[in-house]
Amino acid sequence: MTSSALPRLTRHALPALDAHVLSTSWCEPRIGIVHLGIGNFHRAHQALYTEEAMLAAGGEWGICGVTLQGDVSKRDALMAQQGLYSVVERGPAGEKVTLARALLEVLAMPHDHDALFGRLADPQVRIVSLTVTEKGYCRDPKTGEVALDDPLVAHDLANPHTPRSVPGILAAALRGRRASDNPFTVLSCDNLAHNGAALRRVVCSFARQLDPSLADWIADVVAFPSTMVDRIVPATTESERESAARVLGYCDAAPVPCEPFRQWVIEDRFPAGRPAWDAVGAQLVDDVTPFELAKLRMLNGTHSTLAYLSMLAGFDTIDAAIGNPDMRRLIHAMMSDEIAPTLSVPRSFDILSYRDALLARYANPALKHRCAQIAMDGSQKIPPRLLGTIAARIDAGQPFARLALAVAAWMRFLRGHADDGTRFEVKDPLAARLQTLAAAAHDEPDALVAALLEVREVFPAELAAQPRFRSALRDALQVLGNGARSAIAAYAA
Ligand code: CS2
Repeated sequence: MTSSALPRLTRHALPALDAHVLSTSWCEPRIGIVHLGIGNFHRAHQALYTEEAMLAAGGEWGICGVTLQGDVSKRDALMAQQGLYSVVERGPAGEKVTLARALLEVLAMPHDHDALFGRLADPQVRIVSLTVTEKGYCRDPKTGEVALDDPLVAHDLANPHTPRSVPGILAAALRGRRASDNPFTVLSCDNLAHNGAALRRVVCSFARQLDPSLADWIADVVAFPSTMVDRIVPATTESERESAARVLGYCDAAPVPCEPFRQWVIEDRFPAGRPAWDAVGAQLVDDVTPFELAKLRMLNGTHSTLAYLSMLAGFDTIDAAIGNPDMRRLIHAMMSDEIAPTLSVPRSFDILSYRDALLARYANPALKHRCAQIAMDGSQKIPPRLLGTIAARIDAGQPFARLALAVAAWMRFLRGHADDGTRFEVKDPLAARLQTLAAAAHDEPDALVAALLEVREVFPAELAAQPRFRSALRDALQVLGNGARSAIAAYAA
């Protein structure tokens, strides 16, 4: 039977599905969190931690999820299920399907503007959290302030009461909360270094354009704790819909796949309160920086490396890529010799075990995490994931050939085809410009490096001017010219 022939999953089905919930002693909470960017990651990570925290310690922390791209089909699919969906956890030991219940409402901007601002004005809402990806921050990479030339930002400055950008929405909502001096805490959960501070800067600089006193109030009163979030959560495919149908006997149009592993480290600054996330495995700390950098550089840095090399070499998924012995040696050496030495982590954090755990997670054969998904938005991902590490290696006078290979692979990836000629789409907010530059270089390493290093949104001037960086990129491109598979073998050694 196809899943669509089954009855639709809704909360009315819960009494029959006791075996698939975390605990049967669930009381529907009121909404206490608005989450911007209701993608798969949030639904397999924070939403589950929050449900568990309510089961462990109570609290009114139901979630209102918001899609910012006008994706009404996502809203409608989830609302037809009253926010209920299954999390399909897949590991080497098998598959586990759990129904997640903390999501109570889904809104789609800009359609649901009034409903969203109603929620954001509700004093019961004490946290606004975000997974909007790097580009959602509308950040000027040179200054760290809001990008005034971003079309969404320009729209919001001209129409501050109907904002569309993340800084515009947060500033408008905080303007409302200022009247009652009752701010919510803003919790960035994206893969950016110092994500809380980065978001605070963007929101304050946006507010300053409209009303300096609002910017001062936000800077003084609103907490923006930083966090490190971790769980590998691929895009949904038909296979999860089939799993949910088989296990539950209901049609779930919006299940989420994920790995068994999860981690969450959070700076404990929540003046308006928070769920008891610490009671269910999240680490609440004073300073998240060492964890954040370790994760960005070790995990996300090697994820992007695997993605670009694989797009050229023709490995479709991360487990297929890391199953190649040369690739595994390359990634192992990159983490051990080039990335780990740039990190200073607490004594209790064993970085080499962390490396080994990452390699094991990448090898998870059940997850089928597609390299093309990770390869998206390279212009936004390369700086926090790879360039900071390279700058640290240059400062320390240490080699960084494998890190340079990763950046060079991204440069070649911009040509839009694999080594065997298979074409793929380059999805990136700067795709048109980057692809024009890459095409004009005609596969000439010197020309490609010269053209792309001028893109200031990606490469800071100081790094771009480093002769060691330029020559490492040229060398790597030369070797990649003989095919990514032989480059992988050469750099693995
Ligand atoms: C990945 C991340 O898609 C990507 O770019 O590197 O989403 C990664 O899976 C998560 O950060 C893991 O926590």
